[in-house]
Amino acid sequence: MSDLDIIKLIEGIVGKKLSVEKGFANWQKCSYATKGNQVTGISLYKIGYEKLKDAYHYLSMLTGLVDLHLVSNKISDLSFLIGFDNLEVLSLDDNLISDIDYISKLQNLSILYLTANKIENIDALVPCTELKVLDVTNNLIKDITVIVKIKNLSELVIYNNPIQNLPSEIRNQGIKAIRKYLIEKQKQGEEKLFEAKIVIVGAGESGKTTLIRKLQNPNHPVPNIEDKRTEGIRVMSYPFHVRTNEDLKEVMAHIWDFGGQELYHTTHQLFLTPDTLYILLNDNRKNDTDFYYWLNIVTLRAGGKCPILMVFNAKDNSPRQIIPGEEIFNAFPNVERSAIDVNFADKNLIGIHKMKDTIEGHFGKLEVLGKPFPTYWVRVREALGRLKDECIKWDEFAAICLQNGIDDLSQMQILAATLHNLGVILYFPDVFGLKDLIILSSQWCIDAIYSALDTDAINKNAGKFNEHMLAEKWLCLGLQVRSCIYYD
Ligand SMILES: Nc1nc2c(ncn2[C@@H]2O[C@H](COP(=O)(O)OP(=O)(O)OP(=O)(O)O)[C@@H](O)[C@H]2O)c(=O)[nH]1
Ligand SMILES: [Mg+2]
Repeated sequence: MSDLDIIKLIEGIVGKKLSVEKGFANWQKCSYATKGNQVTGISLYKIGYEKLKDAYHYLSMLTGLVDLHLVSNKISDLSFLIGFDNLEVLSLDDNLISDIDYISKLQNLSILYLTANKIENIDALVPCTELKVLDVTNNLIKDITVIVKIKNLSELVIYNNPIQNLPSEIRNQGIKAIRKYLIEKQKQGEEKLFEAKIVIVGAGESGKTTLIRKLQNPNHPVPNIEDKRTEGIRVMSYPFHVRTNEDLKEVMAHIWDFGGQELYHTTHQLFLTPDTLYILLNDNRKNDTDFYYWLNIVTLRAGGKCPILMVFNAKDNSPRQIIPGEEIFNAFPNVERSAIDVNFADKNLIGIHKMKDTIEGHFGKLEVLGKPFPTYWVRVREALGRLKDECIKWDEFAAICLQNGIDDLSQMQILAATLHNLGVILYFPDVFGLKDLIILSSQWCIDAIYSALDTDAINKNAGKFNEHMLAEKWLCLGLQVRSCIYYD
């Protein structure tokens, strides 16, 4: 039987004609491609599993087949791949596959698409030494260390997988950086960093600073005229107790208390980082927190993965008037469904303790907490912690990295970005004038930035300032002027 006879039989099963394509079959329709008299590529798109099962037999008779696409067919069992040893391109997107062991036999495979399946483990791909392109977007893969062994892989797409052993900065850097990171981690071993960042946002005087005071001391008196409005941002580090594998562990929370006045909003955006727990506060009396503004800006700047916890402050026992609906949870799936209701002035502290437990619980669940990093990274973090400087030049940071065994520029940059996200340092590689600095005291930097917003001369000048005006303000604050950008 010729290949074209076989195609006719397959068309009989599918119930329609397959289109003929040049070069490769088109994965988005039922189609095939030929070279001479041989069928070299075929795509059976959305034909349903029952028809596909009948077609397998005929597919296996196409001896020149190198290009096979079976997208959206509810396939779970790949045993039909026995005998397809010549395949070079295989797409099995949008099926129900969890076990890919049968793919390990396809040693000529060069391009493999497995998006939108239920795959947890890709170890079976090690024997596919010819594999160059792998797309496993939208699966359940936790560990991709195996890619170190797939030497020829030059393109890897891994969006939307619960990968645990890879910082998000590395994930976006492409296969070279990912492979290097994984190799280094194997070489050095791994250690954990038990610290992360919490950012508290919401309208002015909604109770953000009070919330922090109550976390530190449940007996902190409220209302409290001593609690002044927060200028800019206050950063403090505070130990939390979180549950890890049933043990109670002390971890460090770097808490960022954002001043709620609108004047600060634009600058606040600089400090919205990924891998962070966000707490969004509303005062039930005023209901002036702009939920959509904060949810949008956090998602935009920090990505859609950070948990956001809503806290409703029942000032003077005011009941909650805003009930977040499905439209919020659908648009922002990272918003926790169960919000916290609390009255900070309540003499009975049960509510405060409950709030503290809930916040610690969510903090403890941050993926980045306790995530293993290469040991050398942890050594660098410790070395930075011993420095007394407010900020150091990039070259000094690079020297510390070198002393601790990191000799690769991209690893240094990724480490700096990771420490920035954890709230340990500030590093702005894209901001003119700042890219050569590693800021060790966030508060020092924040005070310098926000002081520009609180200067009479600058306010009178409609927010415009020049180097001279800023330098004057900074000198009053005892800040050393290194460089600043001139606006006019
Ligand atoms: N009566 C009462 N007063 C409260 C409550 N929560 C906070 N306050 C008071 O309200 C005032 C403002 O609270 P803060 O915690 O400073 O508000 P904030 O959100 O940090 O304000 P900004 O820093 O300006 O953004 C303070 O005087 C608090 O003591 C409450 O539940 N009841
Ligand atoms: Mg405050």
